[in-house]
Amino acid sequence: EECLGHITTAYIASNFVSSSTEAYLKQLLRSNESDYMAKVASWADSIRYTKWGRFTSTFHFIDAHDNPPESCNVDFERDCKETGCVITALANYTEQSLDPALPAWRRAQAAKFVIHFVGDLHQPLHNEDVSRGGNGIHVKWDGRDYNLHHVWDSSIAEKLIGRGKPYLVAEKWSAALTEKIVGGAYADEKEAWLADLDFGDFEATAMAWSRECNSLVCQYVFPEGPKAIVGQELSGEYYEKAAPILEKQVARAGYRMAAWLDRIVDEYK
Ligand code: DCM
Ligand code: DCM
Ligand code: ZN
Repeated sequence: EECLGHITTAYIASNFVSSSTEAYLKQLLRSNESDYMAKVASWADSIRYTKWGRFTSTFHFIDAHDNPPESCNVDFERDCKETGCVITALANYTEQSLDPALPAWRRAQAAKFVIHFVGDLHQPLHNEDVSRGGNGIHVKWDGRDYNLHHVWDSSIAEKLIGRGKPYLVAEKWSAALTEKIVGGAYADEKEAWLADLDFGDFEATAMAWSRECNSLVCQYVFPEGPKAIVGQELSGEYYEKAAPILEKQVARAGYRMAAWLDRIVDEYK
């Protein structure tokens, strides 16, 4: 299921937002359920191919024109398209979510975009140009043909947590990751995850998260370069190295999403 990562980051965020953020967002998103964020997390993907939503299609990624595996880097001027990228999208929709002149439905839409784009910003191949973020790279997974982008969007997570109803599986995964953040493997590093969060400069914050994520492209996505991975079976050794990285990115995205939404709501009130 393509939306598993997004749903999971939103469930994690809902475990860390303040009670006033929760109350504000539940009202804005018109939901009193525990999945009030999870169920809007993939909305941005559902509108990007529609006529009215087409203007958002380049908002989901930034095409870093770097050279993995020798060098990984992101340059805003070089890499953000004229039509926008995930950096400008996160900044613009954060601004909109803070704009008291906008009607509630527009602030709700902006919040849905923020929730989605924080997630996209944490997927390594959404911070890489090579073959349209890996979409043009054919690989094998359990003997079948997939593209590399799909492997990082879906296959790795599905193998890690198992198949099932997306919301149930995501909720379970989010609970495990929340525990790791609170008192497990991530407890000591979670504070550092917020070190680059600067609510005075939205684009600088997004760029810092993008650079961190892009560096994973050289280390874990193309450890031997884009050509070497073509046709390779990735569900074995490659998966073993990639899965903990993907899991940490999902945890970071959820934890940062909560902190970002807290800042938005604090400032808006
Ligand atoms: N997707 C979709 N509808 C959803 C969730 C996901 O169509 N509710 C698809 C759109 C993209 C892919 O999943 O092709 C992943 O998109 P992204 O990585 O930008 O989130
Ligand atoms: N994508 C990306 N980088 C690109 C183009 C697309 O990261 N240069 C992402 C957006 C979707 C997925 O790949 O998650 C599939 O995109 P599309 O349906 O536009 O091929
Ligand atoms: Zn997206």
